[in-house]
Amino acid sequence: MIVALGGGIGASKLLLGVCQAIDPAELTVIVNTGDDFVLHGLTICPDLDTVVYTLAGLADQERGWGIENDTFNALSWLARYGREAWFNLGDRDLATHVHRTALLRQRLTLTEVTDLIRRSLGVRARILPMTNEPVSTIVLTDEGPRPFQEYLVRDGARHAVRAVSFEGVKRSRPAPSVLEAIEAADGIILCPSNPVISVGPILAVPGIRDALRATVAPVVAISPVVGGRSLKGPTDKFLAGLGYEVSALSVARLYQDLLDLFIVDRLDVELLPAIEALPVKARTAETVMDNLERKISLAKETLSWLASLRPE
Ligand code: FO1
Repeated sequence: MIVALGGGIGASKLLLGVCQAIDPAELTVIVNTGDDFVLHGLTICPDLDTVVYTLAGLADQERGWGIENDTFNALSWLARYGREAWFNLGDRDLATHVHRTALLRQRLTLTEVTDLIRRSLGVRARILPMTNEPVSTIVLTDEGPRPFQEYLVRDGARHAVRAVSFEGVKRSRPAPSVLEAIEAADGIILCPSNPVISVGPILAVPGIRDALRATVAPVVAISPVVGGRSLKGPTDKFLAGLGYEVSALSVARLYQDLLDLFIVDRLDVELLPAIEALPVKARTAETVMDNLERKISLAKETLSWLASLRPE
């Protein structure tokens, strides 16, 4: 059993590779829900959907989110009614949010709803939200606090980041099966996702960080920062905004207490001595996953590191 933690595009790319390298039924993914929000009365869970659509082979590869070849007729009609149209909900994607919201109203938990959605779309890996309680990532910008999607999509991430908080996280509990999956895992992967706003909220759910520290399973993380830049998304803005240098070394520091191994890109080979001095064992790999072959090869390399680190 392999457990992966993450959210969004970076995680999905690696997970697609993992599902080619092992039987997907042996994979459990614990996904960030801090990006979730309600729009037009619908509960939208972007990271859960990105992971599910990607593993179902339905994701729009170019954008990284939403469904391939989706249309946006409902969105333009919503705009005619004067409703907010800054968040690009495709017609098929909208059906997911309608379905999820209806099931949540029938008092199913987000765990149950996510399981129904992934099964309907033919995803064999188990996909777990980090928690069933509402948690909202709030970005404190130089213009004031902004819910995450407003900061990122509506305002185009143009405001400087000063701090980040996860509203509701202290009262939240890990969703059912999350701690059990970590405890029973043979290996754990922290995906190359934003350490502050994708993996950060998961680690902030009371009990999850401690479970990762306590598990005998080896924990490997892959840096989402390559050569001092994030490949996709605003990881660099968040690291810099919180006062960290934008480098794989900063990511290693954020995960230091959890890790058995940290994988950085070959471009960052000169950072190895500083990471090992933390002390965190570190290795290099080709981490840029711009085609399926590279996703599979990084997944296989990560899995073989996990196997070599497994206690006897
Ligand atoms: N990201 C954007 O930058 N613009 C969008 O209009 C947008 C729409 C969208 C719709 C559904 C969905 O599941 C995700 C969507 N995303 C969009 C991506 C998402 O906001 C972020 O990439 C994640 O929250 C970050 O992990």
